[in-house]
Amino acid sequence: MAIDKVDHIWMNGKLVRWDDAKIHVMSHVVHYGSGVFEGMRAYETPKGAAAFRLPEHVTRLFDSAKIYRMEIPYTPPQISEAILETIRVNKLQSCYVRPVVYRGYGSIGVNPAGCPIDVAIAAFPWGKYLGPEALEQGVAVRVASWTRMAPNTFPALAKSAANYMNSQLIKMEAIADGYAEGIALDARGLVSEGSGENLFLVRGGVIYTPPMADSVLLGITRSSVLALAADLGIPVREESIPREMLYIADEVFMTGSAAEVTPISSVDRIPIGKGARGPVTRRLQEAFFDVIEGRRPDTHKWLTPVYEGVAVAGRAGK
Ligand code: PPE
Repeated sequence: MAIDKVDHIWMNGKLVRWDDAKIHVMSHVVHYGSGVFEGMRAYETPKGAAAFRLPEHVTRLFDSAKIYRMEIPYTPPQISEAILETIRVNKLQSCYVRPVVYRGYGSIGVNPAGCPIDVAIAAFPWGKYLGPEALEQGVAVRVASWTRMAPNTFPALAKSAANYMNSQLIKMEAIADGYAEGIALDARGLVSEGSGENLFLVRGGVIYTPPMADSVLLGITRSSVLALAADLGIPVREESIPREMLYIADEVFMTGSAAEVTPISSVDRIPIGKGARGPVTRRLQEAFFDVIEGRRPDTHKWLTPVYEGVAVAGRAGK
């Protein structure tokens, strides 16, 4: 997807022009994939733009960095404020935010000692991840021929750049074969997740999603959907899912900051349920969008106002 560029990117504490936000080709991250990142959204609400689950995304960024022994030279509150500042300086309302922490330019060789830990934050408009129709119509997916990272290889709980080489194999294969997305199995052959989404299925009124140990990223949208399901009184089971459960499920859907809550209409060309968005997916989607767009009270305290107390008018419609 083309990037809808904006004015400024936050880099190591300074706001630099979008076109000048560059790194050296000898930076460690370019050669060895040594970066961790976040992806989150802000939404336009009747009370102004609000960042969705900002503290949780910042916490996961620090957790990812900790797993890779990267010391972020800022505190979590400083990163949170930098995220809000990046949205504000670009006068954005509804947008996607991409904070990245990476090993920069300083030395060569696998050992990263001698390379700085650099931090950058970009905020920009990003529409519907799997296409404009996806949220209502659902998307066709395949089970990937590629397996998700095995335990104790690449840590799945870290949102690291390197993990997305695996995601790219899954995604490119799916697109090449005419699907919107691929669902990867874990090293044991159990359902794991999409290239950039967590996976849920519904059968007999019960929601199922793979647990933490099945090579998934602990998605923040995933946790939001689990909370909303509890609010709605829909039973949820976090348990391992065999591949064939996908085909006989009443409903399957995916979640992610970019993908939001996206129904799946077919898996390997086998229609799921009626081959369209199911009622449970629809209820969860409605609950999700009602909260993030400020139509129902933010009982979980998921929204952080972006412009509160700041005398800058947001750019309309973005
Ligand atoms: N699993 C993977 C592998 C993943 O990349 C994401 C997010 C999720 C689950 C869902 O996590 P969360 O966003 O916290 O609900 N994928 C991000 C990047 C997508 C991209 O193409 O880039 C995202 O949705 O921002």
